[in-house]
Amino acid sequence: MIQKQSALLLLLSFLFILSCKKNEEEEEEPPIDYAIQVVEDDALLTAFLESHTYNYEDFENPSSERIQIVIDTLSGDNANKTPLIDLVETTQIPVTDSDGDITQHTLYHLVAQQGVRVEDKPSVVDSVYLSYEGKLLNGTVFDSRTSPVWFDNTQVVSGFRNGVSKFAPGTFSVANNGVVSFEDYGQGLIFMPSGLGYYNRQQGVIPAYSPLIFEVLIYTIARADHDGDGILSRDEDVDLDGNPLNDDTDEDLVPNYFDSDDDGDGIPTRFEYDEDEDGVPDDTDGDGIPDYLDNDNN
Ligand SMILES: [Ca+2]
Ligand SMILES: [Ca+2]
Ligand SMILES: [Ca+2]
Ligand SMILES: [Ca+2]
Repeated sequence: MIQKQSALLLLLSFLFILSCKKNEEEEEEPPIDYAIQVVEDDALLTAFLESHTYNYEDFENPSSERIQIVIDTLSGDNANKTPLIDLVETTQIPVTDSDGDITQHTLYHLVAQQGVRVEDKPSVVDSVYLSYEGKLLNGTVFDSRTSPVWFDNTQVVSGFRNGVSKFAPGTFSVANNGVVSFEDYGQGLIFMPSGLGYYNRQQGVIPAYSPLIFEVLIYTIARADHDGDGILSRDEDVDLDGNPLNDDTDEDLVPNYFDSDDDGDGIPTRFEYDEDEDGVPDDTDGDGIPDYLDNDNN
């Protein structure tokens, strides 16, 4: 019995040491302020984009074969080619820190080939069927999928979901032998600062604070309705800022796209959205706030 007790004490003190150590480490290295890191990352990204190009000639003649994007330095045979910096488009993406301060981050993307279904670009909360390769600015490949996979855009880093939303999917056909082939799909590059990636979290071979490059091929997409309330997740963007991840009407920390009762009045959204089935959200008290977002609608 005494032995058991001392073993337990030993274990407890060991766990205590472990937890102390963890706390000390966390206190030693608070995350760098986004506003500081974003300047450094953007300098690295623009230097890379100014000094590199890619094989855009290969994309001038449409081909049914998959063409791999090859990024190369702007020197030697490439010296007179157009640098990436003149080929990319930019988007400002806000990142909010734990104090509520917002820092704008520049996301760069390059469309090597746009998909034909231009009306069907995925939103940041849809599911995307894609293949990809992720690498660091030094060329180290940290992840790749040659065979397509489904990604739920809400489950990936901000730079990735905002980046893939720039690409339209293509078409597919199924051969007699059951093999599916994809054609005319969107393909290109995404360049993101670490604040839109893993930031201070080291991930395998990805060091903390790493800007990331992804080549993506967007084959098809699926519109998501995460909470099954009959409203597509992309349409649960109450403040219309293009991001349904930040809308939480009843402030219960479950965003509307994932909350089956958006206004928290106990009535599921699907039972108060459009009860008269006229295609317009119901507004019983006529205050301009539809019933499903109005916890006082009588
Ligand atoms: Ca929904
Ligand atoms: Ca929003
Ligand atoms: Ca909510
Ligand atoms: Ca409700």
